[in-house]
Order: sequence, then C-alpha cells, then structure tokens
Amino acid sequence: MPVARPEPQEPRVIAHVDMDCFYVQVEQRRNPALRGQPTAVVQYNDWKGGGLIAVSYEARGFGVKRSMRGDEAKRVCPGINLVQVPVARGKADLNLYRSAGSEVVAILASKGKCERASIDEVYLDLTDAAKEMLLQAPPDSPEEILIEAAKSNILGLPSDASEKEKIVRAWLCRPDADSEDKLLACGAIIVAQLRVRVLEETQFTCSAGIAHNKMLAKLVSGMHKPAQQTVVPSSSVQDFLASLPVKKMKQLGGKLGSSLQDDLGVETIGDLLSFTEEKLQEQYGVNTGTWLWKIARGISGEEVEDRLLPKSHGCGKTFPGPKALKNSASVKGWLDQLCEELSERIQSDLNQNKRIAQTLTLHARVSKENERDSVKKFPSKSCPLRYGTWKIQEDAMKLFESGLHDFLEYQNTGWSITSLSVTASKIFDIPSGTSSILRYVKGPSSASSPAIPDSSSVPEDPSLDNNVYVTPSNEEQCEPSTSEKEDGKKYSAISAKQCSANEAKRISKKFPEGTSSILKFLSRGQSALHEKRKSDGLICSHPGLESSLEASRAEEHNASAQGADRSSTNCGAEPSGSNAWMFNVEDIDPAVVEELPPEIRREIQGWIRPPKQPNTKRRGSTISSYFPPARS
Ligand code: DCP
Repeated sequence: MPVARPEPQEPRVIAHVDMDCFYVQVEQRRNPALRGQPTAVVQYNDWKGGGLIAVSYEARGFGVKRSMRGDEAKRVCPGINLVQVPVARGKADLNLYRSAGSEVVAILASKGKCERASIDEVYLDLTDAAKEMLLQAPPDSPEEILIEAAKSNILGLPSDASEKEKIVRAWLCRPDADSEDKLLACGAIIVAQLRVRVLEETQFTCSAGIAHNKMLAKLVSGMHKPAQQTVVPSSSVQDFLASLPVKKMKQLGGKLGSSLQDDLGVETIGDLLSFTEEKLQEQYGVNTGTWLWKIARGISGEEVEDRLLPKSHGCGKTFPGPKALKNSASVKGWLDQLCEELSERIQSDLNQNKRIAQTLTLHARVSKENERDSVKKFPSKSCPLRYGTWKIQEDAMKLFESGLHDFLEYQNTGWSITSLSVTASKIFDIPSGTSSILRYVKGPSSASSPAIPDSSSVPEDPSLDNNVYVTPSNEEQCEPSTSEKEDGKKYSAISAKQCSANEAKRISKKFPEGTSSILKFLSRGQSALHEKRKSDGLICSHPGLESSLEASRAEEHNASAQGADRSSTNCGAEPSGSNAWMFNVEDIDPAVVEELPPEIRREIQGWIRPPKQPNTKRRGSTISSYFPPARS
C-alpha cells in the first residue's frame, strides 16, 4: 500500500525522461536503413511471427500495436520491418538495449541526481541545476530560448498551434513569474538541453515531463510523444488531476484503484477531493488514506533516488505449449544456461561497479495438465548467493528441486514447467577502499568457472591469502529439505545448512587468525545483513508466477464471455487514448520484468502477485501445536 512521504520544505524541479519506442530506436541505430520506416521489434519466439515488444511511431500510424504478433502486424502494415531481439543461449539477449540505456543515463546524470527507473526511463532531480541557472543566467530573452525548450507543452497554456511557440517562449522568460514557475522554466530549459545532447550523442529521441514532484513528472512525460516535453506549473495541477482517471496514477493501477472505483465511486483523481482525509484513512488506513488525500492535491514527497544501476539482475525463459519442460534433465539444461548468464552479469557488476548480490531466487511456472486441474503455484525459492557459475547452477537446481518437492506434496500429478528464471538481488556497494574483496568473492573454486574473468583483472592485495574465500552470507536460511517420494524419485536437499557448515569449515580452515580487516568488514556486514534479511523476511519461499497464467486465462475467459473486443490471448489491456497497449502474457520474459517501465511492471506484478493466502503455516508435530492452550 502506498505511503505518504514527508514533503520537502522548498520547491523542487523533477524530470521524468522516457525514451521513445526504445528497442526500435536501438535497432534503427544499428541499421540506419530502418530509420523513418514502420518497424517493430519482436520477441524471440517465432509463433505467428513473434510477439511485438516495441513499435515505431511510423508503424503505430498504420495501426500496429504492441499486442499484435508479427503476422498480424504484417496484415495491418505490409511494409513493416520486423526485427527479432538479439539472441544468446537460446533466449532474448537484452544487453544491447541495457547498454544503450546506460549511454543515455550517463548523459542525463550530468545535471543532477539521477534514478534509473527502468531499461529506458529515468528520474532527475534538477533543483540545484535550476537554482544555479536562475542565479547565473536566468532566461530573460524569448528569442534566445533554445528551440527544443520553446517547443515544450506547458499545461494551462493555450496549445493553439500557430501561436504556441511564441507563448511558450514568453512563459519561460516571464519576469513576473513566482519563484516556483521560474525554477520550472529553468528546469524545462535544462531538460531540453539534455534531450538535445542525448540525440546528438546517441541518436536517440526521448520525451520528458517536468514538474515539482516525481508523480506529476511521470504522469505527463508520455503525454506528448515522441520527442517532446511537457511542463506542469503548480497553477495547472488541479485542472490536470480533475479529469485524470484513477487507474492512470502510479500505484492505483491495481486493487486500490479498483476499490476506489467500486467502493467510493471515484473515477478521476479529482473525485478524491470530495473525501476528507479522515474518511480516506478510515477506508484505507492512516498511511494510505493520507497518501490518497495528498495525491488528490498533487502533493508527493517521494524523492529521486541516487541510483544509476539496476536493483537486481535476472535471467529467464518461457517454454510455452509443447516447449514446456517435463523432466529434471531438461530443467537442469536450461537452468545451467540461465545461471551462466546470471553469473556473467553479476561478475561484471562486481568488477565494474564493485557491487555484490546477496540473494539468489528461482521462480518457475507450471502449467495445468487440463483445465479442470487446480494447480498449486510453483513456490519461488531463495538462498544466499554464492559467486561462481557452477555454484550458482548447483544452488539454482537445488532451489528448483526444493520447489518441486513442495509443489508435488500438494499436487501429486505430473508437472511441466512453462517458465524459469533466476534472479540475483539485494545488491550492495562494496565500500571504497575494499577492492580486494573481489578476491574473496571470486575464490579458487570460482576460478574454474568459464564465466569468471581471469584473476589478472582483479586488483592484487599481497596481504591476503590467495586461497581463502568467503561465503556471501549465512546460508542456514536456505530452507529446502530432503524428501523421498513414494514413486521412488529422490528430491535431493538444498543442503543449505550443509553448505553453510561446509563453507564455514573451509573458511575457518583457511583463514589464519588475525586475518586482515576485510574479513571483519565482511563478517560485520554479513551479520548486519543477516539481521536485515531476517527482518525483511527475505529468505522465504513465496508462490511463483503461475498466477499470471491463471490471471491471463481468467482474462481470456472473461473477455470471450463478454464478447470483448480483444484477442483471446491478450491480457493487460489498458486503454489510454492513442497510447493504449496490450501484450501477450506468454511473451513476457520473466527476467525482464524488473527492467520494464513501472506501469507495465506493476501490471505484470499484478498478475503474478499471488492472491493473499490464508496462513497455512504447517503445524508442528508436537501434540501442543494441534491443541493450543485454551483461551481463558
Ligand atoms: N518492453 C518489452 N516488453 C513489454 C514492454 C516493453 O520488452 N511488454 C521493452 C521494449 C520497449 C522498452 O521495453 O522498447 C520500453 O518500453 P516502453 O513501455 O517505454 O515503450 P517504448 O519505449 O517501446 O515506446 P514509448 O515511446 O511508447 O514509450
């Protein structure tokens, strides 16, 4: 549930920058013959021409939508160029797009605090840069305003085409503007300069929203696409929010938004104004009630985080229909490949950014044998992450076996896996001056892994024993257990405790007493992390992704039952004027979800988030747990 954050004392200038049809632009840069042409990027799946994941504005003009497959797009627009996402290890390889996004981030981050929100969007806090401009070189001559800034869309100003640019130039230079609008005008000019730089240096266009907070900046950045920017002066906020559908607001796309509609009859953010803060608190609790009361007034204290790097790394693959995996050997084959890629990515994050990932999580989806089956979700499993490809592969397989064991306890039938993903999360920065930690996480056993770069790339620290290595964290929280099924199949234990014990033994064997302070740092860090993990409930299992499939099926069912005008395989439709988008749930690479734009991420997570389960904590075996003490 959303929570209101304290508002800053002084007005801020915040921008949200979103690349236009991003994957298409990256492909157009690779192949300039595609520029200006109707083009779409399709998933790595050739069924019916592959699902579209990015569509150029030229193709959109022909009615091509992201919900379509290549074959359908060709029917709508015969001249369309379909480019398949790059492929590595038998799956989509997004590295090209990731690094293109990083190029943009590097430019945008030059003007203030920058938060990379997804593969193609960032928030910027330009307050200081705007203040400096206002002090040093305030915009005072309309003729000298950069053309890109003069083309801004400013909410509340007449958008009459012939006069628009002149009006905008005058607005940006108004001597009688209040200080908030003056800062916003400087912000608009800075963003225009940055967008020009992005175009010159990367050949990519982007769109942006500029406002006094993140929420408003995000809401308007896609309002005028492609290659335009939109500014929200304080005086226009109420008018803008009055007609904004609740579902358009960050955090109101799911259940909370539906409850506002169904329980309070609220259709637009403006409708919220008729409720007191107390009433909203009564309905949704103190924090969410206050948050709703504030957003109705355009107030949001959420800060731009200083973060240029992703919060987690994930690799996944879907196995739709007949491609579903039906035995452990094929699961292992794919898991090994996914883990190899994950290992490469976390290793390069470690080498380049000095960041360590602490948690490995495995998600899987299972398909139903037939529609009448009630299938339990495949439980997701986590354990502390050990660096080194084979260790990750080994742990991931054990996590899978553990999940399968739990799954089969409930569902005593066959199984087939339709999606697998591994994620490395809880990434933390190694404090500066501790570069030799690299040696510890690489370790001798990782050196044998092909995914680990040659140790010559690791900074040398002669004070350290070459053979020591540290387990990334306490592994006793790995929970899977050994079990033997009646059919004779053995599901081996995750042996987390064993891992922990073994690692501990190895460490205690190899570390001489009084080893250098890096160990103290590590052990301090680890115990703090341990505590934090405990409090976060991090090492736990949670239901997997199957619900998304169920959700999509439910949607399909509803759609066909209602004769809805949508393809039977689509879900997630959210009409939003010309920007309406839909896509096929089967096409979503689970590993990519974290990198997708938040509204898509939210929607997908809405499908994959399990419905709240009753507390099914297993009773202990002692008699007392079956007969709790009688209440007095
Ligand atoms: N993406 C994806 N799968 C999806 C949605 C998006 O792989 N279901 C990828 C391709 C997009 C990129 O993420 O290019 C960014 O997504 P956006 O929603 O920002 O859409 P675009 O940048 O493609 O277009 P727009 O100009 O409308 O923002």
